[in-house]
Amino acid sequence: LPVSLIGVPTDIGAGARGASMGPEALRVAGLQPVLESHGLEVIDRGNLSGPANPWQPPVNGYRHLGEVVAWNTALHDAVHAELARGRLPIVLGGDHCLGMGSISAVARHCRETGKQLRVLWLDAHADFNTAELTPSGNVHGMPVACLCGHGPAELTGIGGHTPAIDASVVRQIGIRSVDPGEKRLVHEVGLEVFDMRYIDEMGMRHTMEQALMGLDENTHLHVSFDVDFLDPEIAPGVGTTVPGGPTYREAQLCMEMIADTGRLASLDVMELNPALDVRNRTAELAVDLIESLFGKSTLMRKTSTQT
Ligand code: DIR
Ligand code: MN
Ligand code: MN
Ligand code: MN
Repeated sequence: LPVSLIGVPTDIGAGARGASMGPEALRVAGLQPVLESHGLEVIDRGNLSGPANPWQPPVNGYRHLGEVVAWNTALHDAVHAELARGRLPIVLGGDHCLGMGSISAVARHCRETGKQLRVLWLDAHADFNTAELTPSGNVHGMPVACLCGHGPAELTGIGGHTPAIDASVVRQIGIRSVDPGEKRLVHEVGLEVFDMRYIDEMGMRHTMEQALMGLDENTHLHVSFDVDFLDPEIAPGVGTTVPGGPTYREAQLCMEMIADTGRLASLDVMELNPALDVRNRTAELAVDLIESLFGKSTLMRKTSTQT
């Protein structure tokens, strides 16, 4: 599929400022030429615009709810338009509250085209908080819950259908930080979470085999990649580092096994924070991993290990 890059320069849902600079850092790290070197047709649509970050305390459990709605509505429309043109949108975040706009559009597109949806959520965090459960009020800790219908109507209804997705389409990978109330809700909803203990015990290969099980020709595979998924030793440029994440090799295998399915149809790259990075190395690492996600492999391979 031809690729469209959509920059979303905001940190409206985050607890640290700076993810608003993520789109430009990914461009500086060479995302477009790297994708083109693999024969992909790539258009950079530039950046969406939206409200500034007023840096206010939470109101009724949410920080910046109105601004979060505005950014996500704009992103929903942009992502849906790219999918309708038969293109593969790559959302350059921006903080992870933008997963709502992106995935609500993907889910809408799947309803319209009769596709089966699978969402891989690569993250240190479950992002399953609600206004009642959140310790911070930061909406980047809530997008999966909102997509599954747990949240305010302004957010759960962005794609025109509530809930946007059923929890059963989500597979979370790399999780190692879940707040106490959030943990209860994740359990109650039956969210399928491959946490770091699972990866430690079973290995990344088995984890990805499980997470990718059941895909077929009719599946739209969406990857929502929160850069804090990665171990902070290799990826310091994020707002909320959590130790003990996937290594470089584990992350590469994760991306390569997704590529092998041939089903990737949309991607989010979220939470990259250049203000906290070291000479753009986290952006460069993200681009390196995205290259694997789009099929870079060391050698020519025969049919590989999946589904
Ligand atoms: C924490 C941090 N669970 C919160 N969340 C995220 O504030 O809800 N950090 N997503 O990236
Ligand atoms: Mn996240
Ligand atoms: Mn559509
Ligand atoms: Mn995270």
